[in-house]
Amino acid sequence: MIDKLVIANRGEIALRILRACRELGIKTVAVYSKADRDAKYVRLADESVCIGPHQAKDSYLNIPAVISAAEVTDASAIHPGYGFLAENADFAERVEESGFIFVGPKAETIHLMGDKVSAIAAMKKSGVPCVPGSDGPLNDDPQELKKIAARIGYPVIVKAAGGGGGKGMRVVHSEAALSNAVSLTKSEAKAAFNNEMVYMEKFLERPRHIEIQVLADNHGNAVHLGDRDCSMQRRHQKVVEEAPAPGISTEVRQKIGMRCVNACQEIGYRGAGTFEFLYQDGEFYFIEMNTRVQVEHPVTEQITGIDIVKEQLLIASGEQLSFSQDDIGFSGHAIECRINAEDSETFIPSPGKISLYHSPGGLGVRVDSHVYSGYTIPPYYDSMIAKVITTGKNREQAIARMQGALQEMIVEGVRTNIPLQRRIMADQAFAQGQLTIHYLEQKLAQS
Ligand code: MV4
Repeated sequence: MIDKLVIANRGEIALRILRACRELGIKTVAVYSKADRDAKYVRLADESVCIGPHQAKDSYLNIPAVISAAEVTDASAIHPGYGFLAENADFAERVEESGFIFVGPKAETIHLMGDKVSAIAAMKKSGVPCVPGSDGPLNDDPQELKKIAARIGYPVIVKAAGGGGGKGMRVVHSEAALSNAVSLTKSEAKAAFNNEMVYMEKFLERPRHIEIQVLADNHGNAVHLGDRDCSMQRRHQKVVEEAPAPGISTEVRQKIGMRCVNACQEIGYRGAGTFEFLYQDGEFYFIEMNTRVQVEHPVTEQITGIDIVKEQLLIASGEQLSFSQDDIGFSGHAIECRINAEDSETFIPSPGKISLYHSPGGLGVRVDSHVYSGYTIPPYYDSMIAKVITTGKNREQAIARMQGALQEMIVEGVRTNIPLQRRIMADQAFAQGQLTIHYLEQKLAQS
């Protein structure tokens, strides 16, 4: 068993990892930048190490500093959380080379999934449904490109292999625009990711974003924990997530879930992971795999009763999964609202001192947050300050509880998106469910 863990992250996820460690009897080391020296999780950790100045590149992204913190504290493992170094294959490799356990998949798996062309090829080979596409990288031959696009059918989307999360993509509506679009995307990809490889897919015009959570151990066991709907987003930033995805039958969930489980076994996946799909007209299309714990993992925890972060730590310690697919039940419905310190209308970040903070509570209300009255939100990192998660016997009850929780929540001294979240929870179309990835931006454009 891991006896001491370095938490290579900050904010609510650092606190979330710390809580899982406490339950497992694992000692904790918080690493922090100078801007986070007063953070709650830094005080709660058994030990803490300052790893650099406020700039993330010199602290939370500083690989030698993070590894040194593990060395000086004699820790045995490093948990990267999400963001920062979580999907950096080079980091995972250097952690293991230095003799520490990386809480996550093998470096080669992170590398495989980081390259979207190789990720899609691996998924297709394992029987996971993918978007009709180029089945590999594009070359420069205009005739060849036209042939591929004609086979797929317009509109098509050109994506950077090194991209993901919305960076480096371009929609093409006609043959006339094709070769220019490919060249442009290539040069942008070269500049942004130092990798000019691009590929082509059918552009799905009104999909939902549905993802499947998996857990896999180092002994060939894998399970899925069902799906989440993350379609409520703005500029590739998720705003609301929920589990299960509305309108997906148990049979369909088990079918796509088992495809993901099989893929995990085929590629030798280890740890927690997420298969991201676009869902349109009753079909799932794989787009990317995330090899980390995700912000929205709590909604899955709430409906399965499985502590995903604890399972990550047990898997990293070399244990076998203590349950099989048949042991996993799905009960009720959970919704997560991300609370950001930003203006509810302009989305401009609003760092600064929280003069008053009251978190909501009551039956079926969970708040994952590291903030408190008097806490100063530093301006250097992302603006998420809390996640409010409500659970009910059904979706209506989860929404009703979220409405109550958002009424009850008080954050003063900084602007927050709580007013926007209240509007979403009162939205008639949201109450119906099954909205596309475009819904929120369209709603915002109307007001
Ligand atoms: C797509 C797509 C439509 N068709 N691929 C955006 C982020 C990256 N993860 C993939 N993305 C998309 N890929 C095909 N073939 C539409 C998007 C997309 C999107 C996907 C998920 C969540 C939000 C999104 C917002 C805009 C576009």
